Parts: sequence; C-alpha cells; structure tokens
Amino acid sequence: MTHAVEANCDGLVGPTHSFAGLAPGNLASEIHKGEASDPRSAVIEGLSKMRRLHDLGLPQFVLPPQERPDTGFLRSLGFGGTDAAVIEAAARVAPELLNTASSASPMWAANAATVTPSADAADGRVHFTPANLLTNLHRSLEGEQTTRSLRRLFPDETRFAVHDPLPAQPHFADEGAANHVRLCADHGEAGVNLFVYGRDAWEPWAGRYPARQTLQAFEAVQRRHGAGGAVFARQARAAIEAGVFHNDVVCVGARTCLFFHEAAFEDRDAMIADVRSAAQDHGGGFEPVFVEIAEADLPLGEAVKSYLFNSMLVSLPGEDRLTLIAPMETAETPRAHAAAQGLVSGNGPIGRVEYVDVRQSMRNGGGPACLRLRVVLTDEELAATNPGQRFDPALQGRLEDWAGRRYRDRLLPADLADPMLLVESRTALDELTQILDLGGDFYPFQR
Ligand code: SUG
Repeated sequence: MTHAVEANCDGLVGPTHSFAGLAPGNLASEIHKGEASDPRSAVIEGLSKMRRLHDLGLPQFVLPPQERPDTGFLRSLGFGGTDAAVIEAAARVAPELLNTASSASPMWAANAATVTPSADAADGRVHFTPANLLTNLHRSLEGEQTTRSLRRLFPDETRFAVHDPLPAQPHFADEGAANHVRLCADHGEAGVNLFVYGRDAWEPWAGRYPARQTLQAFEAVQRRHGAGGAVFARQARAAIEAGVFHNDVVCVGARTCLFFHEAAFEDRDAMIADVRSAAQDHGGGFEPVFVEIAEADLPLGEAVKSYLFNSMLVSLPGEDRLTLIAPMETAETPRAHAAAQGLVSGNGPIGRVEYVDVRQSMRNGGGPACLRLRVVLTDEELAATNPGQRFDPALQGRLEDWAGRRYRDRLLPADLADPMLLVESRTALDELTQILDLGGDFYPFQR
C-alpha cells in the first residue's frame, strides 16, 4: 500500500477582505452586508488555524490571495485611464462592480478546485479542475489566477495535472471541492468520490436561491480526472432554500466516515446505497460509516447558523478516531454544541472536537472547511510541491509581520473606493511573491 497524507492548502486572506453582501443564498454574507471588516485580524485568524493543523501533524500549505481590485475586469467593462481613474469612475457610476472587483473571495480555497488523488485517478496523477465559480460574478473572476496558483504549487506535470476550469457556461457551473467528499479505508488506497450537485442543467431551476453546482459539471470533472468510485447525489432543494449554498455547509467526510445533516440530500437512502456499493466496487470493500444528525436534534436553520458541519474532519497521525475542527460559533450554539459533544461521547468514528476562531471569514459564510483545499499526496508527491508555500512556524512569523505592516484593520465597503487601497494591496502582494517564492510574474500587475 502506498503511504499518503492529507495536506491542507489554505487561502490567505487578501488585503481587501470586506463585507459587501455579494453572495445571495449565503445568509451570513447577506446579514453582515455593510459592516466594517478587519482584514488584518482575518489573515491572522487564518494563519492561526493553519498553525493548529500544522501542530497536529498535517502538512499545510499557503495559497496566495489574488490581485484585487481586479482592474482588468473593470477595464474590460469600459472603465479607462489610470488605475486611480478606473477606481474612481467605477465607485461613482457602478459601486457594485467595484465591490465585485474587490472581493477577497479567493480565500475560500475549498472552492479553488475539485481534486482527485492519484490513488483514484486512471493515469496515476493527482488531478485538479479549478472551479469556474460562475454563479456569482465576484467569484467568476477567480478561475484563471487559481489555475496559475495551483500550477505554481504543483508544478511537476508527470505527477500533477492542473486542468483549465470547465467552460464558463451555466450548464457547467462548478464550485469545486466544497461539493465533493472522498471516503476511503486509507488515504493511499482507492476510495469513493461523492460528487454532490444542486441542479441538473437540462432541467429548469426555479429556486429562491441559486443552485451553484450542476450535475453536468461534476460528470465532466469525473471524466477528465478519470476518477474511480464516483457517486453523484443531489443536494436537497429545501437545503438550498435554507441557505446551504454549498453542500459542505451540511456535510463533511473523512476516511470511512460521512458526517451529515438529515436534510442535506434530496434522496438520502439512494446516496447511502450508492456510497456503499462504490466502496465495494472501487474502495476495496471498506464499510462506510454514516454519522447523521437528525432535524429533531439540530434544526437545519441552526446547522447553517452554527456551521457545525463546515468543520475540518481530520485523521491525525497515530490516532484511530477522527478529529473535528469546528468554528467557535458551533460551541456558542447550544444544540450544535450538544450534537458535537454527542459525537465524541459515543464510540463512533469522531473522537475529538476542537474549536477555532475564524470569525472574520465566518461573517462572509466561510467556516474552517471553506478556507482549505484538501489534497491527498503520496510522500513523493508531497516532495514535489513548491517548498516556498509550505507552512511552518517561521513562515507564520513572516506572514504575521507582513500583514501587520501591510494590512488595514478596518475597512468599510465604501473604503473600496480609495485608490490608495489598490496601491497598498499591490505593494503587499509584490512582497508576498518573494515570501512564498511565487516568481516575479505571478500577478497581472507584475507582468
Ligand atoms: O461563495 N462568500 C463565499 C463563501 C464561500 C464558502 N465556501 C464554502 N462553503 N466552501 C461564497 O458565498 C461572500 C463575499 C461577500 O459578500 O463579499 C462570499 O463570496
């Protein structure tokens, strides 16, 4: 059996992190619209979470923020002149476009790509399809730079295949790993790939909120990657209506364990049967363990508010049972806290719960699970990654110092109109390319 580990690649929060309410159906984003954000605390919170995972013994990587405001996007819409003139004119005539161009949303790395580990891929490479994220305008700006970013971190084409995003058409609306769960007996063995979609692109969608992931997008990803053990399951329509804009708001899995809310899937029984049979056919016959929280114990609305399921579920070296890394908000929501306590008190697969403070991200609907992209890597694959992006306490120190010097600690959406913010952001990102060894042409402004 090949030895493999699950690495986490976390998105570093960018200097323009703000609460502009850009994501309909993401209730936290709607609720906090217009509030002042604190980009500096946001980046420190993210780094502290990375430190926690590093200290627990898992390989940790840093994915850089993207260049924001995206002046190229604004220029393509007819704003011209100097960069300052572009910002000023957009702020005056189309502030929503400026907010869109300024979002720090690439921080949510669970939406960076869908990943197939080499154990599951037909050609034995690790496959990535960067998400086109085309349901939300601000997120549709991410795919191209995410592709560049993943190719920088995973440069060796004999081991890694970083595809282009799927065609940018609504039929292929794709939100990446936030709607994908991999189960397996062991990380290095072939497993089950559960692809969860919100809608079938050939059917009309009349929901109040968008269904961001199509079946057709995931079918294409599965074909490109040659991913074995595939199961396609539909999100419950009622869950999307209740604010489950990605399946990872109500579901997370690791190793043999799938942890989910009763109301997550349109046809829960079919999902369970399909996962069981894929585990037989492709996963070497492992027995999946379904840990389900009932509506009676935790109503769906409280699951969404507390983000219990938007936790990281990790298998730590030397431990049989899994550890759940949940947001503080779970501990502060009585029934969600009780559900978490209930997990560890039994003999189930989850043996421990820890809490992390990622409040700045949470206010935009991004919990601990949203901030990371999981990539299962063999020892050889791990050694082929860009060492400049490998997290350790020394890198944490450098990045905290960098953010302390370069980031603001208060930003209102109206402040996005300040042309100095663009200058500050580029100065910060330029320095970052050296810290993370990204090369001198990583960002559009450097080219
Ligand atoms: O796409 N929020 C993100 C949160 C993504 C969470 N990711 C996962 N569930 N994996 C989104 O809705 C809000 C940005 C704003 O409103 O400014 C935002 O895009």
